[in-house]
Amino acid sequence: MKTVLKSAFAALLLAGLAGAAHAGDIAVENPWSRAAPTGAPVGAGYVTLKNIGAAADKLVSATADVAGKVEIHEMAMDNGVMKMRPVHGLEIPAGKSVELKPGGYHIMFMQLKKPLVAGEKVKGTLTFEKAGAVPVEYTIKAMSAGASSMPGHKGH
Ligand SMILES: [Cu+2]
Repeated sequence: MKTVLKSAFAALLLAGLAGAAHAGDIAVENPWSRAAPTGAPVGAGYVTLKNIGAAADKLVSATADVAGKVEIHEMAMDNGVMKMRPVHGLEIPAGKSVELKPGGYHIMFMQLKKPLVAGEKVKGTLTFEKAGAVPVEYTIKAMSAGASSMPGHKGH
């Protein structure tokens, strides 16, 4: 009897912890960044945003402790050249995931205040129209991480 009560309590505790991993209906999964040397002006953050709710939400802004300015960018082909441009709001459809990854959408860390060192973390927030500000911690990976999947991505 005692054991049953204990495991019921543990289940409740686990449910509570799982709930803390996301704010509102947006789950922030696998945030990562890539190492950038001293003097690099910019870096990029990647993350999978999963909308577990019944209504669409929108990523509208972001912050990062290493950057003076943060923008949401997308990579797109323009006359055969891969270019990136700021997007004003990235829609996360209900029940869907949107993956920010090299060669696609990314969080652009601008005016870098310090180098991005592999193994360290970038702390910041992602702000959604409905879910509000969600804390995020990007794990910085070695500079070569994901490089092969983003030919022509210049300036990062
Ligand atoms: Cu960019």
